[in-house]
Amino acid sequence: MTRAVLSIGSNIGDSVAHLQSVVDGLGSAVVAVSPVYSTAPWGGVEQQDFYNAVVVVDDPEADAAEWLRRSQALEEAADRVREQRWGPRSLDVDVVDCEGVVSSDPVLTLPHPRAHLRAFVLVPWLDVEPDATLIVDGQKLPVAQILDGLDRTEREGVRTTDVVLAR
Ligand code: PH2
Ligand code: MG
Ligand code: MG
Repeated sequence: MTRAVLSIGSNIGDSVAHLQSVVDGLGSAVVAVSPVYSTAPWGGVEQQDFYNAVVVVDDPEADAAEWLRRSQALEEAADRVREQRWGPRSLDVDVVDCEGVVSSDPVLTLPHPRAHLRAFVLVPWLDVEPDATLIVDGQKLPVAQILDGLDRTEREGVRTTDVVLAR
C-alpha cells in the first residue's frame, strides 16, 4: 500500500502556514495538492471558518499506519491545539482513504468514517481526483455522486479562495 488521500484543515493561528507545513513536510511523497477552500465549521461547534485542502501522497515505503504516523507528527509540529471534539484546531491531518482499504481498527478507521458527509473533504478531493471513489457502508461510490447527494447548505459552505499552497 502506498497511496493515500489526506484531508488537511486549520482554523487557529496562521492557517495557511499550517497547511503549507503539511505539503513541505510530506516532501517528495506529495502527488497532488488541491486548491484551498474556506469552509463553514462542520459538526455543530460554533467557531471560526476553516481553511481546508486535500493532499494526495504516494510512497512505496508507507502503509496506512505510516501515513497516520506522519500525519500526527505534522500535527504535533504545528503545535496542535485540540481541546474539543470537532472544535477549533491549529492543524488537523486526517487519512481519508488508502487505496480503498476498509478497516474498523479504532486507531485508524478506513476510509475516514465521516468523509462522505463532509463537503470540505469531497470538494477538494474531486479537484485533484475527479474519478475518485469512496466506500460508504460497503458500497463503492463515485465521490462526485456522494457530493451531489449532500444538502445544498453543506456544499455551499465550501468556498473558493485565492490561497495556493506551494509545491
Ligand atoms: N474539522 C473538524 C471539525 N469541523 N469543519 C470544517 N469546515 N473543516 C474541518 O477541517 C473541520 C470541521 C475536526 O476534525
Ligand atoms: Mg478531522
Ligand atoms: Mg483528525
